Amino acid sequence: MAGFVPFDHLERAPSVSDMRASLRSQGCGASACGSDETAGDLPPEVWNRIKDHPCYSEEAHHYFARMHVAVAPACNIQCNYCNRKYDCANESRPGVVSERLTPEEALRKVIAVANDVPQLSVLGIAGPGDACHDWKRTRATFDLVRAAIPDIKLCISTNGLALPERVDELVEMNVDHVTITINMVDPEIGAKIYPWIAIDRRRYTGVEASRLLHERQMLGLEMLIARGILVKVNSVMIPGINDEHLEIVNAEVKKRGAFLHNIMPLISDPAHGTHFGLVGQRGPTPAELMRLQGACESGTKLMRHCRQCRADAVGLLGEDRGQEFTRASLPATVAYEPSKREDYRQLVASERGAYADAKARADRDLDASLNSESILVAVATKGGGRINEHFGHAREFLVYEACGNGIRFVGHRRSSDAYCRGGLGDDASLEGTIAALKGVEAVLCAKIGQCPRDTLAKAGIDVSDEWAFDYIETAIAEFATRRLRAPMAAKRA
Ligand code: CLF
Ligand code: SF4
Repeated sequence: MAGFVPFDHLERAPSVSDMRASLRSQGCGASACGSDETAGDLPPEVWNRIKDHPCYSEEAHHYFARMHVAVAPACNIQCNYCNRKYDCANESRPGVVSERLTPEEALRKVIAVANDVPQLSVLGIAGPGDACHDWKRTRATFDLVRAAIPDIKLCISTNGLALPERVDELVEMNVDHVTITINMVDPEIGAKIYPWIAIDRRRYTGVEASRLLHERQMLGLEMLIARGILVKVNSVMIPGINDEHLEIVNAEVKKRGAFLHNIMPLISDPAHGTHFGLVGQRGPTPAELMRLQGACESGTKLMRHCRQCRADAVGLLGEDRGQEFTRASLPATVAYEPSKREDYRQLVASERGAYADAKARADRDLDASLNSESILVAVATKGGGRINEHFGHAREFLVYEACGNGIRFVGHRRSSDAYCRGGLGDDASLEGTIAALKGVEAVLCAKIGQCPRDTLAKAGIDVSDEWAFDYIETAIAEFATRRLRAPMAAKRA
């Protein structure tokens, strides 16, 4: 999915009715990652803290956007998957370079985005560098932003080494969401991931470095939980190094009260100049990642909708509007206008009810007598929980697993490019999409031409636009019921 950009067709600022029309036409609903729990599943105080956070709530990521500001470039450790020239791979996609901002520039950017992207709910600092280590810049940025936009959620991602000494201030600043990257609880394994760490200007290497890092990560996690802060743990899955070990990490962070565990695939490329890239360390395949996630199912709740976004990402997860808000494009002064975000929140509050009803309907409609065989169905969506993206425009597909027991989001698949470019189909990108959809039985989208439909059919993937603009879950329930009852009956011409 290229991302949900509800108001991009408007040249003027959107009114509430524009927003309503836009949400309706593009769909407004649900999808998948972070905690998949909804209002009824969690204590109200927890639900209230995650319901607008696109990373902590699977449901929220259909409605709400995050933005990152790259203000804290200094780091106190070295990860073998990182080249800081290309951002912090603990949270962000490596291989891209973000514009470093001063806290004052960051403030102007956040206000400009808040005025233009009413879905904005969270400001995160997610590299390059470590937010807790480069604390002065982190703190200055958050202080400026919360004074200007008090209701924005503040979120940081850290390697955890300097976390224990920041906990009091995080609490005082009302930072409610912290991500710690924890790749190991065994320093012997850590030594293969971290060549060195630095504490108080002293450098440590080998197993000792990883032991110190591990101790501080666990201490920081426990301190945050004791102070009531929600903690997400990120782990980079590195085949042959920590892949099997991550089940233990999952259990250990669960024991200490982590809210979510986000297992991310290593992205490794010699062009990024990282140690792992240069020695040819591979990342996991989607199947390997799914297997590990399945093995961790009974532990800490998993986040499956992470997009490993850029350290200067702006927008809904899966879309990146960062290039619309470069430093050069920012006005010299900009005042915050709260009305658009407030109106949008009211709108979402009402849309959420409709979406919850649709999901309940999907559960009811799914025939429990179907056999336990499951199928993977991909959907093309721009957000809002609806099938509202043309196949040719989709760069990303959300993947759901459906069987008689229910429907669950299992991840996303990305293609390097959309099929349709300037109105013409591109066969090379279609090959990439087919490869990305390996194992997927069918794609549901808003529209598709005969040519790509035939090519996909030859590759064994059905595509249907029969459920255009329907909610994802209700469409999949209907499709899966047909398919799992009588496989051939579901085939459309
Ligand atoms: Fe940013 Fe991270 Fe906060 Fe989200 S991202 S600091 S928790 S606001 Fe989200 Fe992006 Fe994945 Fe991060 S999808 S990379 S998990
Ligand atoms: Fe790079 Fe982030 Fe690791 Fe620091 S913590 S070395 S910036 S990946």
